[in-house]
Amino acid sequence: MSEPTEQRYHSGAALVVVDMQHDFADPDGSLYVRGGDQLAEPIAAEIAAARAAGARVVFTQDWHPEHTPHFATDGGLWPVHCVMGTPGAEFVPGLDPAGAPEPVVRKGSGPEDGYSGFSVRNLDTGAVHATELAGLLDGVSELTVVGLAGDWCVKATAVDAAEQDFAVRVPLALTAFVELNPGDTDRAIDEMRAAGVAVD
Ligand code: VGL
Ligand code: ZN
Repeated sequence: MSEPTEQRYHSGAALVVVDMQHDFADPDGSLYVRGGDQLAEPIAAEIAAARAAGARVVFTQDWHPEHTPHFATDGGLWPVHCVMGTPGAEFVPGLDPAGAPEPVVRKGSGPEDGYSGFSVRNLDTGAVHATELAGLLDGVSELTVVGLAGDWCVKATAVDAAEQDFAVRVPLALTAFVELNPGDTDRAIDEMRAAGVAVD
């Protein structure tokens, strides 16, 4: 059973909202994640609960150039998605932090994969660079990670956070999975649990 939302948040806790963007969360998006369109409302409620309890809220945004080895057109894995400055990269209605005081961490704007909100990996050199996310969570010990996609960016962000000694939870009702290969969802859940993430 999930613990009531109100008890999850306090000033030492944070909610990380991962990649709730048109290309992932809209049935018309170029990399639509099945079920992603059902998440905006419950995640908006979660954001409201976190804010009300004085917890920090941080958004991540997949933010790619037109050409990147992250895209199949340039040798990578994915259809073109979340190209910086295009409508597909915008946040879905109701989850747009514009005007809210919370920060947005953009990732993947170089020749890189940006799965984790904490770091990006250069696909040419293999070098890993930290984003500003860890710095934004100074003084926070508990993280709730929600959004898209459960088997990619949510998983990578949650596992990185657990490795950095945050107490991390991923509520399954607030994420959805790409399932590129059959079994990816279960494997992702297993990987998160093995890293010490509470997946419920
Ligand atoms: C993501 C695939 C490619 C994600 C980002 O947000 O989970 N997945 N880029
Ligand atoms: Zn991407």
